[in-house]
Amino acid sequence: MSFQLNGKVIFFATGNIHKFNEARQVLSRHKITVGMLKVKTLEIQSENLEEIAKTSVVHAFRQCDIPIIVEDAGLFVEALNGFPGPYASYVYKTISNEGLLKLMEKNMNRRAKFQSVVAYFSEELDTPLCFKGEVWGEITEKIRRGCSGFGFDPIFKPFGSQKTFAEMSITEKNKYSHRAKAFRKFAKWYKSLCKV
Ligand code: ITT
Repeated sequence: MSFQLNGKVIFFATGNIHKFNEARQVLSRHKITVGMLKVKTLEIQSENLEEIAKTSVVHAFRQCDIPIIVEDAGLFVEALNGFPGPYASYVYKTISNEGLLKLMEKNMNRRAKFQSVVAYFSEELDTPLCFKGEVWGEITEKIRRGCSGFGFDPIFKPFGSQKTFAEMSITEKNKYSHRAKAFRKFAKWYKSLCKV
């Protein structure tokens, strides 16, 4: 699978099909066709999403030598001083949504945000370029699974919606999400570069 724009080919290096599908929908609205590349990306330990994404994209680029995107996301819960932040993947694998809700028990402040950093790198660049997006919302009292989503989607309700991300279709989630915002910024920049 590949994405072609004026003869250029780019890939999204990710092992997460949900992230890929969300990105694909945003990019397709900008007439960009994206391909999923399953290379092993290096995820350094850092509190800075941008630093993680930049390191990952350079590492991925070195493996395949083609223009490439990676995206790194985190969930920051205000009452938990920003936990799990960039460690969202590990926290999801270990305590999951149930564990996070337990940590939030009796907590009145449910505010939280998702952040996303899309990093792009190609041979023309000296350093990777980053595009950021974020969405504020609240951690629900209970798990609310719909028929969509992944990760913390069943416990995150963006402000302005009655539904959790898991209760939304990809199209609905993309109206609010951190990832859609970051990919929209990337798409605008990339299209201006390619003069499409
Ligand atoms: P990569 O292969 O692209 O790294 P990943 O699943 O490890 O995929 P991230 O590091 O970007 O993705 O995200 C870390 C975790 O944060 C992810 O596994 C989810 O548990 C959670 N997460 C990120 N974005 C999310 C979203 O839009 N909705 C729900 N949970 C999300």
